[in-house]
Amino acid sequence: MKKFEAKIEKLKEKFDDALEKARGQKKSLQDLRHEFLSRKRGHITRLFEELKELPVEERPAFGKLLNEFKNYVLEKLSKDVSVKPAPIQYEAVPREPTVITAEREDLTLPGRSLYWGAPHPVMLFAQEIEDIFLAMGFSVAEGPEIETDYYNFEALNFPPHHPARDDWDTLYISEDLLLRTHTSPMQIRVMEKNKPPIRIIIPGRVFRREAIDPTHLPMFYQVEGLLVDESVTFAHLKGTLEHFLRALLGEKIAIRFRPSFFPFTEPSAEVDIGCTVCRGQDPGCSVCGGTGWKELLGAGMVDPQVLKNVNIDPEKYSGWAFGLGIERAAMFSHRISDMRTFYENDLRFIRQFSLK
Ligand code: FA5
Repeated sequence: MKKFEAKIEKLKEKFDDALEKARGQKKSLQDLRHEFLSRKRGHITRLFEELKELPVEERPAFGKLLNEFKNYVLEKLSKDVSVKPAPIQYEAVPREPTVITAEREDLTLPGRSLYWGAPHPVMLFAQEIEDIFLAMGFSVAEGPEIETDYYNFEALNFPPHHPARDDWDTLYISEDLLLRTHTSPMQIRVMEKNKPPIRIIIPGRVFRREAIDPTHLPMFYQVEGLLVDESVTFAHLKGTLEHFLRALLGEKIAIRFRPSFFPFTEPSAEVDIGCTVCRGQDPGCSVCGGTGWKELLGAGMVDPQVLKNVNIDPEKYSGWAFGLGIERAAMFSHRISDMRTFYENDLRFIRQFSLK
C-alpha cells in the first residue's frame, strides 16, 4: 500500500515540476497532458491498471487517492492548457455620421404608390355595350378574326367581283383567307348553328384597307347585333337601337336613321348621331366636318336570301341586324375629337378612364 501511495506522491511532484516549467507554453502543456492522461500510456492510466492487481480490500482507498490525483492534474491542466490566444485588438474606425443619415429611411415621407394596370378604355366601353344588351335578354358571342371569303362576303350576298366588296377591302392571307372586315360573318356562323329565336351580340376586332383619319382606323372594334324570330319588323330594330343608344350616350342624344345600302340587309339604314364633340357648332370639326351629324352604325332587316343561305325559312322568320363601331361610339361618349388617341399608348390619356 505504501508503495502505491509513494508512487502517486512521486508522480505528483513530477507533475508539479513539469507544470512549473511548461506554464504559458501551449505545446508543453499539451505534452504534459499527454504524459499523464493519455489513454494508452499516461502515468495515471497505468496506475489505474496497477490498481486492478492490488488486493480487493485495498482497492477502494487507493482508488480514491488515485482519483483525487487525476482530478488534481485535470484541474491544473484545465487552467493552464487552455491558454487562450491573445484577444484580437479591433481598431475603432470612426464612421462618417452623414453616411448613416443618408441611408436611414425617412418614415415621414409619403409612400410610393404602385400603378395597377386597368382594362383599355375601348374594352371598358365594349363592356358597357354588352351590359345594355344583356339586360335586354341578348347573349354575347365571339368569332374568328381570320375569316374565309365565304363568311366575310359570299354568304352575305357579296358575289365575287361585286363592286360593294371595294368598300370592305382588307388584307388577304391566301386567296380564300382574309382578315375579316366586319363582324357580320358571325351572323352566318350563328344562324348556321342556332335556329330562331336568336338574340345575340358579337363584339370583336375587324380590319380594313383604310385611309387613316380622326374617325377611321385600319383596325378597330365593331359590335354586331342580330335578332331573328317570327314577325320581327323594322320598328323593333328602330326601338331597340334607340333604347340602346340613349342608354349608352344619354337620353338627350340626337339620333337619325338614314336610308342606305348593305348587300345583306333589305331595307338598310345608317344611324347617325348628333356630334357631341362640337355640338354642330364648329364648321371645321374633325369628327363631323361641321355637319353636326356622324355615322355610328349600319343596320337593316336581314335579307331573305341570307336567311335562305343558312336554311332559315324567310316566309316564317324575319330578323334585323346592325354593326356599330365601338371606338366611334366611345369618341362620342367621352367627347374625344380623334380616335387615334385610343391607340397612341399615352398613359396620361389612357389612365383617365381606368378609375371609372
Ligand atoms: C358594316 O361594317 C356592316 N357590317 C354593318 C352592318 C351590320 C350593316 C349588320 C347591316 C347589318 P360599315 O362599314 O358602315 O358597316 O361599318 C359600321 C360602323 O363601323 C360604322 O358606322 C362606323 O361606326 C364603324 N367604322 C367603319 N369603318 C371604320 C373605321 N375605318 N374606323 C373606325 N370605325 C369604323
